[in-house]
Amino acid sequence: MRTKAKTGLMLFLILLLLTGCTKTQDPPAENASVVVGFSQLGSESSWRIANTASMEQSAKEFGFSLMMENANQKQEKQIDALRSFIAYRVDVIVFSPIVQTGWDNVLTEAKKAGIPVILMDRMIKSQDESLYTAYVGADFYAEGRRAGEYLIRKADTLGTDHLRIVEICGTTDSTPMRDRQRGFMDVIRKDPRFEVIASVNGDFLRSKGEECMRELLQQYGADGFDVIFAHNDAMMLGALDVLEHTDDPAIQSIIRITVDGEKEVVEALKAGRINCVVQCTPHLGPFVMSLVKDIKEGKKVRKTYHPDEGVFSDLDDLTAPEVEGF
Ligand code: GYE
Repeated sequence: MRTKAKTGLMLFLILLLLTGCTKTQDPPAENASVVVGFSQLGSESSWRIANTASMEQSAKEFGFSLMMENANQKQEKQIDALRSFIAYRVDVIVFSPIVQTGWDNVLTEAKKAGIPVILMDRMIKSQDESLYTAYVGADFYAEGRRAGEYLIRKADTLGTDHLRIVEICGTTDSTPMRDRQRGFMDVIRKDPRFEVIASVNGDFLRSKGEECMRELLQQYGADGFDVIFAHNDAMMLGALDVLEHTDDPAIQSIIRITVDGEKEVVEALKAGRINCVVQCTPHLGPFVMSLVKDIKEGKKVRKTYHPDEGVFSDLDDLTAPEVEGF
């Protein structure tokens, strides 16, 4: 009995010591009562997977309880998730809207319930700016401009006077699709060297990028276009799968521009299989969670947060340490 009691006491002390030791690194206990409802739009790309991981990791670091729903690319599922968060009375809603329109009703319900909403990664189009507290995500228009600016530099370097462009677009009506396209077009539009001959929808998916490239090759032939501008890496990788199995030397000189910067693509850039990668970071979790904290503390927050982003290309030093994928 006595030894049993002793062992019990020892175990208790060890436990106390262990919890005591970790206590100093733990987030404040009161954060555990903060429930963040997070509606992720899907799992369509490596960008999205890394983004989900960033949100989960940061919620853990801040000590918040994360209630996550994945909508598998369906707006109705996202609306259902938002409604369930409202019914549950979460403290803050974070969501990444798959498309820009169609959110007014459900966001008005959140507003009436007094639940602040943070838009993460993608924006909504609404007349009523009070439907969300803040937006954390990339400046997609600037990304599109960076793609266009690279193309101008490349054309200058090559000394070409006519480049035919095919554009593989992301999900129709999504913010990155619309703004990357607008930014790109605004830069190249007035330059007579450039002509966009096709704009096709690849839905941000590798499989669709592959499909699009197959159709483009069928329609125009390997020497029928000079530039591919893909709105994300997944679609560019799908396009490359087809392109690199095409037995026609004309494919060698096709200029390839993509957006995101995942590891596989940065490696492909360094290996000369891609020409330009416009950076778009998926690591938005820390921004979002510190915003949740500020909102809970009643602090006034900014409406828009853009992470710093750049561009990697074959016209720059690819051995620089910052040229790295996620
Ligand atoms: O570029 C793409 C993803 O919204 C920024 O969505 C995001 C985009 C990203 O599927 O890979």
